[in-house]
Amino acid sequence: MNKTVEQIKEILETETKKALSTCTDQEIYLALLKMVEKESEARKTPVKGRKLYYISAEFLIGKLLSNNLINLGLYDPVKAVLEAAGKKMSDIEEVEPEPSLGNGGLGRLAACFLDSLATLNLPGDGVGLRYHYGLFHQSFQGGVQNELPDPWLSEHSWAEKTDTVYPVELAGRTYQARLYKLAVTGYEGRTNTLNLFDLDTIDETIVHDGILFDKTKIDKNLTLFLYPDDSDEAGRRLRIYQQYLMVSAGAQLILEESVARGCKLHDLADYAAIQINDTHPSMVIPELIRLLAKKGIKFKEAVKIVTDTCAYTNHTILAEALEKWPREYLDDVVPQLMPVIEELDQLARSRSKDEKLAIIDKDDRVHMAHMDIHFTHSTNGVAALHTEILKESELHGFYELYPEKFNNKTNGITFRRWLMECDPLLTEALEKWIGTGFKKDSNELEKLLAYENDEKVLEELTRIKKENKQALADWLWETQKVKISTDALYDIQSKRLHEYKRQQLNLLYLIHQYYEIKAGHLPAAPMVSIFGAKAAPAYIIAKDIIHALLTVSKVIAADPEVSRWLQVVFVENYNVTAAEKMIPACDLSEQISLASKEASGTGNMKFMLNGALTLGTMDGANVEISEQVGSDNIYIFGQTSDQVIHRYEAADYCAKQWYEGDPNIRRAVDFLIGDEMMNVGQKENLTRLHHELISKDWFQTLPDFNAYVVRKGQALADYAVNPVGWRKKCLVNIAKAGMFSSDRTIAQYNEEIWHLGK
Ligand code: 26V
Repeated sequence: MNKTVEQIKEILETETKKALSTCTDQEIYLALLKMVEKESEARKTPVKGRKLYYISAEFLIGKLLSNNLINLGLYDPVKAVLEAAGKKMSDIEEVEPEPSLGNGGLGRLAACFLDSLATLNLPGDGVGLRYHYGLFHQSFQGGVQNELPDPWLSEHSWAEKTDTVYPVELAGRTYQARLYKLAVTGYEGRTNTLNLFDLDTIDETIVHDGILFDKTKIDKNLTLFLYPDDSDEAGRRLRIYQQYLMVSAGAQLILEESVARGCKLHDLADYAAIQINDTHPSMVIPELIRLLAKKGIKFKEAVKIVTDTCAYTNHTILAEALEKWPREYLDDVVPQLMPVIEELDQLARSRSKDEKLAIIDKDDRVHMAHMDIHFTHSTNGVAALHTEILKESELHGFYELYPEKFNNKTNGITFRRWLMECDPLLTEALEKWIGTGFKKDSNELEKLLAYENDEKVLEELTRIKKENKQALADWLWETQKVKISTDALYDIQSKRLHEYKRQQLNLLYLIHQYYEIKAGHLPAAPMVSIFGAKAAPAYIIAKDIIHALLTVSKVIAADPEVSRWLQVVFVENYNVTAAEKMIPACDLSEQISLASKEASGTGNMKFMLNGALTLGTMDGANVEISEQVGSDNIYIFGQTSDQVIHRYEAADYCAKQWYEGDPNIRRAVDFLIGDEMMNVGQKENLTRLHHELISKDWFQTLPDFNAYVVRKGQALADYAVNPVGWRKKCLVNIAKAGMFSSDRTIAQYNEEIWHLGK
């Protein structure tokens, strides 16, 4: 039964022991937190049959208060109670620190999956680490990224300390992994648990000069940061420490819970399904085998049990992101696992003579993904194109050996956070037009298509977008003292800064536009170009791209002739909270990775759902978005993945030829080292980026440049010349976003891989 306004008022006033109107925002926040905890506790139900453990080094959960209130059906009455007491929900939300326990898409996907599991009433818990500091806090100083720790833990936080500890042996010493439990509420569904492990001995005082710390003091630093910098050896070794703490404590928890539910270990797969989220948790395979063997199960049977229990998701084809640990590291940190890994390597070699499929290679590196594919029953990619590339090229040898293991699960996003919470205006309008069914059955969004030619509906969509732009503009003014026009097309590229995502292509476009405007070739409409992106602290070229964007932004802002038509804004510290403000305000969503490189993307889905049109390459889930909306409702450009793959195979790409052969490209690239930029920016960074683009350009920015400029110009023209037509396209995008609900994704995982009990 949902609580009434009066009941909520009473609960909060009993908790705070005061009239609400006299409480501070902090007091109200804490009282709400307690109320949510109690309410979610009541929705925990015993598990029958198979239960999922989604094990992941990242859970980018974002702020939880509003999300939990929505899921528990308490948001509207709480808002009413607060308003009656003269308080604003948005002020209370501000009190909560964001847990940024992930880098980007992979971690946010894990958070969306937890939401959908609980919403679909499926028993599925998360297993991860309780980092004291999530991803660093980014600020810009002197045009460069500065990194600071981003604390989220306070005395009262969502993750509750338990008395449960598990011993974990690391480099011959035993550590005690303490379990913290965070309630995961489902929308009108059950409550599951996110299990996070930590050590009691972590010492936050060892952090100095930004995010530096002594990487060797394991007892003090193990869970201090979301896996830290792996640019040096100590950082890489620390990652292994973290990963093993997570999987060993996780495996002990899984076995303990399963046994408590009647499991006899031989039948573990009937009680537990373990989803390995990328290779970070892969050591769970040998660890479980080791633990089962200790309990008397023979190696061969243990391998079978673990294979039947575990499944693996691949999230990237980028070779540099696939973990291959030097054997020496594992020998030092987890010597107890090496005999198991060696036996697994032998077993793998007995199944295939192909050296490329071995677990331990000739250079003594341990290929975590290979172990996953051999010793789990399912390997999935995260979008149709990505899975095809895995099968046909990257993992082709494995696909020939185990065709039955390969499957696709196109990613999804939770509509509770990425529509209901972040875009209440659109949600309310949708309720009015098509009812509330879309919240649990995302395909019902298609009902919106009936309004494609309804002027009133289209006008209201325009009005909502305008209000959301105003809200973003206000927020940018409050937080960064940046003023942006709301009478412009909002073009947004927000995601991690990585060369393959090609923020540098957008950068070259901005320079091109600068020249065009200066030459009197005015665009069809003014545009605000917005970026949000963090670069890994040791990723030099990524930081150079940030610097170049910040510098271009300054050059343009200082030129009134250009800035009337074009503004460039870089949002500081892009995180889930910022995304929730940016996405609803967007007109044009930039999804411009080099085809074949973006496994899926999930930002693309969030923008679409909030009525933005995609400007993108045929990469990742863009391909499926394009199929859903049809070519008239998306702006596709650039090389196809086949062309890209062939170009890599032929190794015949020469950036310099493109640069020398095209005056527009040359003009844009050379601007980086011209006077306008040098006067404002740093010579070292700009020169390095310029050199990178003409001498390497590994992600083939230049061949896609002209097509990108043309397509973006087309989008701007459509927006300006045919606003009704534009809004219709937006409507189709919203209506066709149903397949990108993580509820659909999770239902497929369950039907095809997990087969969970209820
Ligand atoms: C990590 C790294 C780290 C070392 C430097 C290069 C590099 C390149 C890529 C990555 C990504 C690792 C895995 C990952 O986060 N994949 C993302 O997963 C999302 C959820 O499935 C998906 O939507 C994104 O397309 C994919 O990049």
